[in-house]
Amino acid sequence: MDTRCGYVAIIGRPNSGKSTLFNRLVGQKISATSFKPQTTRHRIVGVKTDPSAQFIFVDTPGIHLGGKRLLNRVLNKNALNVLHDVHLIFWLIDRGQWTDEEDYIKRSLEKIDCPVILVINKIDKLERRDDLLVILQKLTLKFDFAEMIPVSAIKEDNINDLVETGKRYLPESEFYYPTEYLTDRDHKFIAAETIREAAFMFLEKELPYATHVEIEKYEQEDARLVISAVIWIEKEGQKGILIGKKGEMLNKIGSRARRAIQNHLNTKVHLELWVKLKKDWQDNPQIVGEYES
Ligand SMILES: Nc1nc2c(ncn2[C@@H]2O[C@H](COP(=O)(O)OP(=O)(O)O)[C@@H](O)[C@H]2O)c(=O)[nH]1
Ligand SMILES: [Mg+2]
Repeated sequence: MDTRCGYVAIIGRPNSGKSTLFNRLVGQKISATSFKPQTTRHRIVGVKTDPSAQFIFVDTPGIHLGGKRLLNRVLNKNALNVLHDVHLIFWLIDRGQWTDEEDYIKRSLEKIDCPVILVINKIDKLERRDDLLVILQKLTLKFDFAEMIPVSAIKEDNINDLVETGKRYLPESEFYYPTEYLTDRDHKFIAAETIREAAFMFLEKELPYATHVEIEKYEQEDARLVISAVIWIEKEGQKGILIGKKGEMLNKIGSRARRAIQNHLNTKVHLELWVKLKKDWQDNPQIVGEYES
């Protein structure tokens, strides 16, 4: 057999750049990214196929300490569970920033028999290239990494090296998916994530985390796609902020999301957003259950 195929988990602390790297590797924007930690809530699969290998990447919510709410606990559990089902792990770190959360991840990995490639991300932010040497020396002592590869997910620096190196760790196997297959997530899911991403972009403090997007209507009507979505919030007081003065905030979120969905699907989109209250949904097992995997 001359092809390789396997599952690769992308893990790391919130905000280390997992979803950015995931989208980059798959070559399409599937997973929501933002400059706020913990944007990712689902386990998302994205497939990259080249003539000799098929990678099935799994983007995960960030692994983090603390977080007492049910949603946080479920996200953490999801991210850790996936480690048992993969052939290779890409562990992202933000340059040399080794914190308590990295120690926590390290302890979780010690119980797992799977090669780990440390992906040192955001190297575009290093002031001097020499700093990289110091970082590599420091990190190599931390864990028995199969490899350590510096990249910039955003600038697409050294991604090819990561792919070629990663390939060597995949088992020899037939491809699991057809070569053109990209993701297990449908357009409706991506639309909901795009709306949530826009909300993350404009809302502040705890409010983005209080949002949960539900698509109520997703229908092609003549030449345009009509989407109607509810943004759930947790507290009455959050409604006003999300809607904004004269609806300004909701409009801003809506037009950004509409443009992004339009670009993604290459079709005209009409987007309606509604804001509704579901008290303390982050502790509501029924809703959090949707994120369970
Ligand atoms: N400068 C720089 N920023 C990055 C890079 N990769 C990701 N980011 C930024 O880091 C933030 C978190 O990224 P995201 O992919 O959502 O992180 P996640 O929480 O680990 O999924 C976003 O603002 C990204 O634009 C990188 O290579 N360089
Ligand atoms: Mg993410």
